[in-house]
Amino acid sequence: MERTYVMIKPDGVQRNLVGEIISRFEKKGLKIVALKMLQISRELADRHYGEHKGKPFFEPLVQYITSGPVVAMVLEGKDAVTTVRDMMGPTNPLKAAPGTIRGTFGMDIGRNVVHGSDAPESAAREIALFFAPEEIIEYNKNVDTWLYE
Ligand code: DAT
Ligand code: MG
Repeated sequence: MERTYVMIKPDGVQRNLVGEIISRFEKKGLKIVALKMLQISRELADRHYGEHKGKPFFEPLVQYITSGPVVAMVLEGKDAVTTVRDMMGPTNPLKAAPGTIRGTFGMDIGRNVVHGSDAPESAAREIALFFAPEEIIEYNKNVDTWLYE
């Protein structure tokens, strides 16, 4: 099974979308193996979004992601990285299909509600950035046999 890093951004928390978003992932069949709320520091934001350093939207992006608490989680499941990205929709909410999270709840690329790792390698990097190994719980659920053949 694959793991991915998912984060409900400050706008998602402020707009009371935490339960709704987690519920979508749960109902899909993704397993929550780590979950916490935190306030991202400037330093952590720099590291998380390191690939975007120097781009014109970098400063506003760091301002936004550090502007209030986020809900961070690790989700596990078959093709979890792609599954979450598909459920989120593309970066610009106005380009995202209506049924996706960004397509349903967002209006602006700079307020796009949710983050999900874009590849298994970035997932591993981001999980390690936000969670200590002991914060990630390995466990079985009886429902697994009803989710997977
Ligand atoms: P994603 O979050 O879909 O993985 P990304 O990694 O390319 O997108 O960018 C990270 C975040 O930066 C994105 O969620 C919103 C912001 N962003 C990206 N491109 C942008 C742009 N052209 N203008 C403003 N903000 C942008
Ligand atoms: Mg990205």
